[in-house]
Amino acid sequence: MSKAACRSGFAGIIGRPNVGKSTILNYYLGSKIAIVSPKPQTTRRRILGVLTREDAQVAFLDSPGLHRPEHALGRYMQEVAKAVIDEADVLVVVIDARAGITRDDEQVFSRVKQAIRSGEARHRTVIAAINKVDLVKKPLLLPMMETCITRKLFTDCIPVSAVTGVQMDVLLQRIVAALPEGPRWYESDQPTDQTVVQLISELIREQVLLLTHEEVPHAVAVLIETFTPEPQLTRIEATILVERPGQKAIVIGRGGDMLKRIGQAARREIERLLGRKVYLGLWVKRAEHWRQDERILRQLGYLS
Ligand SMILES: Nc1nc2c(ncn2[C@@H]2O[C@H](COP(=O)(O)OP(=O)(O)OP(=O)(O)O)[C@@H](O)[C@H]2O)c(=O)[nH]1
Ligand SMILES: [Mg+2]
Repeated sequence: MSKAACRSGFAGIIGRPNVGKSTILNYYLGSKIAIVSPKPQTTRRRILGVLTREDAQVAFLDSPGLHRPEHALGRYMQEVAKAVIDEADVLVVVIDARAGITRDDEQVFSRVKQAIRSGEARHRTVIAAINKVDLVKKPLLLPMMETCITRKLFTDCIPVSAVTGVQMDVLLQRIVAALPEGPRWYESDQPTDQTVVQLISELIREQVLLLTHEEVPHAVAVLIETFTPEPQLTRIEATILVERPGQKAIVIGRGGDMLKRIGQAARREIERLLGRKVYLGLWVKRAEHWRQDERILRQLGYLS
């Protein structure tokens, strides 16, 4: 195939928290590149996932959910999302079909419009993906699609389900069609730019998100302390950071029960990732107000 016949570029996935952005990324990549949970603000970084096909290479950029930040970590997350809005060649704005178009979605639309108007955004194509259609009755979709059209922002409005796969092929086709012609920039065996250590830290955080509630998931970060491949297994030691003594008690659980559950579930996921046996040692440590602490945020890789 000639170079000119290949389309390639960045497809930014944006939207308010919890609408299914990371689930869409994982669907297209066919593996867990980004962690997913029912808790808002699961994704904290920009996550690259590269899909290589015969005729195209789509570099998806998953982003943190757009929201009003309350601390330095939140501000970092918003900067990351803003950079994705500006740098993508095509933008996919994800909406949750079950929630309808909310005020927070309207805020997202305004931010994209603003980026385009000010010339900061390099893209011209903005696609609305109304996700989670498996959860709603079809007649409810029509008014949402009409609302999207009246916003005069989207070139397409596509109802999809990243869980069942409904219309995900149509969405991909529109994304590819909107990319400029160009060569493949990434090797096809490099689906993400995350390091193994980053992926492992995320897999541990995912289990905390899935197993704990209320403010605890948001107050947690994971630091990988050691990563040692040995002949029989890989030995990993990690610290789970929390902000307050009460949160530490919850993450450890009665008699260490919760920490054990987090560790067992995360170990299984890490073993799947590495394809070998893993020993996972977990500790819980309190780092007061770490989400406001630039030194710790830098150590965690949230600030550069
Ligand atoms: N039923 C259904 N659930 C979905 C679908 N897509 C995502 N979900 C669920 O919605 C929740 C949030 O999904 P995520 O992919 O983590 O959402 P996100 O937009 O990346 O969220 P943040 O990273 O917090 O901004 C998870 O529980 C997913 O399993 C879908 O198409 N159908
Ligand atoms: Mg996410």
